[in-house]
Amino acid sequence: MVSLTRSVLFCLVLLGWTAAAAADGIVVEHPWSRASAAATGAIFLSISNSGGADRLIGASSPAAAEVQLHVSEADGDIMRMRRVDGVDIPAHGAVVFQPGGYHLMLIGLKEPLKAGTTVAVTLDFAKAGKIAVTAAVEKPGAPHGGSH
Ligand SMILES: [Cu+2]
Repeated sequence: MVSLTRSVLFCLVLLGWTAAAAADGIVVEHPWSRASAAATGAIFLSISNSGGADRLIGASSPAAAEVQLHVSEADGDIMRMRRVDGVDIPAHGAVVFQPGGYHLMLIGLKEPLKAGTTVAVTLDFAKAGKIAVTAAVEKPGAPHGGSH
């Protein structure tokens, strides 16, 4: 049990150093993307909020011409994605951006996303303002729930 507790603590410390960014009660964790040879890519992450209600209203990245907020939804048997104006982050709540759901869509990538590299992205919240994170690019086979 001691070693398990230790490794969990170690992971939390590691996450804290490498993958979490916070402002005004908003914490962004585990930003990641998938290697892609296309001119588009998707970023996934978790947003938790220990403060009042907020709203993600946009994002930008030096790696892409544009970053849009998208959601993937099932339309019968087909997964489709659509652009949304913003994503509400409830007070004392959390929203997970994951394959098959919300994601940040990188459009007009300047270079293909390669596994083992990182992508910088800045999230823009209505109240918390801008929060910069670095997404780790994982292998193309990483779990994916929708098509682009
Ligand atoms: Cu998309």
